[in-house]
Amino acid sequence: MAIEEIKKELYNNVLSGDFELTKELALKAISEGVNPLEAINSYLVPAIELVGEKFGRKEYFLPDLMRSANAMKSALDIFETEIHKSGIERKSQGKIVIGTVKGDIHEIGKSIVAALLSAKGFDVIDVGIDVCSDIFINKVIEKKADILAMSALLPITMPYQAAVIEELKKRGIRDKVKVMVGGAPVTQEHADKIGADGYADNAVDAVKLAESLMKQ
Ligand code: B12
Repeated sequence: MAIEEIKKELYNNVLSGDFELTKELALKAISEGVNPLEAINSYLVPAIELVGEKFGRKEYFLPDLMRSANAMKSALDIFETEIHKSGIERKSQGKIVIGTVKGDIHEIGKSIVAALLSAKGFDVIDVGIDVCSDIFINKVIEKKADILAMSALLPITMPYQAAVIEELKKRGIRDKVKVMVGGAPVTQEHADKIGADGYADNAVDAVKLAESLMKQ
């Protein structure tokens, strides 16, 4: 299969939600030397965004959304492993605790950000999805993290990013850790309003933001 065909099929199979074929295609893409970040950004992300639009228009239903998300995840796991490998043997740029906030189980964007941060030399502690403030904060303290990164994909879970910042203040450690926020509905305005130190719209900018926060 030619490289262009592999890329097209990756996109098509996330759309149709074929878990096994998408995984196979991702492995083929790697063996053909496709850049993993390009595969994520140019094929997987546009496909899952179209799935989201179709869901919004009621052309796709929850089972379709889940099938596509699983297909995307199967390819993402393979590409993330490659991205991680490219970061091996680099001196740590800083420690980052990252997770998706309580009430929210969207993990794809958070995992892409985590993989890229790790590839760029950050020591990343991924605390997962549906994470409550105690888990975020205890991990920050335990690991002496420089940055806390929180993802939210639902407008109803965005306020929880503020709740965690408030809890950091209550515990008297707000000035000990930089906080960055993101996720599709999150904006710079929201970040400013809740007193976060930064916001980024995508994984590449999230790395730039983390680097600039480390210099402050
Ligand atoms: C895949 C998906 C799911 C999957 C998630 C699977 C998984 N393992 O993650 C499943 C099927 C589980 C799911 C469930 C639900 N979903 Co959903 N889902 C999506 C979908 C299609 C894609 C999300 C995604 O992965 N995007 C791709 C990634 C790469 O983008 P991203 O997450 O935005 O991340 C990028 C940036 O935002 C940024 N970023 C992300 N995090 C962070 C963090 C930091 C610190 C920084 C700096 C940057 C950053 O960098 C990332 C990479 O570039 C979206 C539609 C959409 N377009 O967003 C709907 C969507 C978010 N879901 C939606 C809904 C409604 C739901 C459900 C409530 C459905 C239901 N009825 O049960 C549940 C919610 C469950 C819950 N409690 O969380 C709605 C939300 C609408 C709204 N206004 O509330 C959307 C918008 C779909 C729609 N059009 O209606 N979903």
